[in-house]
Amino acid sequence: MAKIELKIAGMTCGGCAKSITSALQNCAGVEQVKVDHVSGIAQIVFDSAQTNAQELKTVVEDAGFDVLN
Ligand SMILES: [Cu+2]
Repeated sequence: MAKIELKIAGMTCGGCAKSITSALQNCAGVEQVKVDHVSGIAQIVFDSAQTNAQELKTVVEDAGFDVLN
């Protein structure tokens, strides 16, 4: 299992964190998601055989947010 921490820009409330969380949870291979809108940090545990960091960043960007790392 791999772990990544994404720095996300554009989250203003818990609703933003929630929509990012569900977008990531719908992604195959994602095991665990924790998103904090105050720090802008998303912690994701995923199966590297099924997905990768680039794909997860794209999911966040498709949800309408910017990934800074
Ligand atoms: Cu919001």
